[in-house]
Amino acid sequence: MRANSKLAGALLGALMAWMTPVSAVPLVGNYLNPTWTDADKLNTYGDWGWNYWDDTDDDGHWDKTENFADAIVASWAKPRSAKDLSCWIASAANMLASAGLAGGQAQNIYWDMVYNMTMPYHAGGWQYGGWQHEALNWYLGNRPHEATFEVLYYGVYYGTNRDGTTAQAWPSAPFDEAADFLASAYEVGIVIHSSDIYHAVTFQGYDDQGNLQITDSDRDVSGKDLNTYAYDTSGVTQWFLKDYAPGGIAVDYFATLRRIPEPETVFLVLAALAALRATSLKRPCGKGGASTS
Ligand SMILES: [Ca+2]
Ligand SMILES: [Ca+2]
Ligand SMILES: [Ca+2]
Repeated sequence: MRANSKLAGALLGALMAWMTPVSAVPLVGNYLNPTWTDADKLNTYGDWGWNYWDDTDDDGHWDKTENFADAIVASWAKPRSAKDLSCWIASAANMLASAGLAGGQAQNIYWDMVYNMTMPYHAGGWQYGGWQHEALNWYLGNRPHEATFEVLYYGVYYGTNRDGTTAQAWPSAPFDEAADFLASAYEVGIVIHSSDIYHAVTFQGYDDQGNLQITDSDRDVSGKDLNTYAYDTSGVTQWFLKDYAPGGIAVDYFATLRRIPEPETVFLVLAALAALRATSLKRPCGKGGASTS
């Protein structure tokens, strides 16, 4: 079922690319990612925002050989605390798992990246912020996986390109574009940003009543969960979550992960395109079966 749903999405994506629609609403009215996942930060005691560790080398940074937990452990020699800023890692882990990597286990991917991911501009661990595309590119470049994937991201930030990549221009209808990507079997990670929140979450679904669904490494109703919020297209970025936090919050970045279709899928897409073309060619002959032949 999962494979079929993703295949259908890939077909839709190819059709969309061919049709180059200009739509004011998403092409699919209601959608939920059939493989949604929800990696969460360490919150053993419900403390989402902060973690504690035994900084045995006293460098102020959590190293993977150092014990860490959601509360100070009495036996630690040099206990320290820091904000857990690993939301971008969790969102990237969701995207990779939903795309079928690492057996679809988002939490495992999250811990793999927390323990092992370092980059010239990222010292590793959970205490530094980043962008979903950076974690996606690290994982794809450092972990074996089948198939070929494409990572793109859309935003207006200075600094999103610290890994040397370039952001796509922010779309004129960002929600519609992201929704169309999602319904086309892309995985979509977003960043929400207000005066006091700067957070990476994963876009998983939407309906035609102005609601969308995300998975959020800081929130759980009970275990792994989808969180539903109302959105509109107001604000500078034209994508706004009205009830995520008091006063609402803007979406001002999204990253996409796409599996490049395999040859047999391309064949199916071509067959679907041929069928659509055949249908389209009939239309100039007029409605109601009128024929010039
Ligand atoms: Ca914590
Ligand atoms: Ca340390
Ligand atoms: Ca969650």
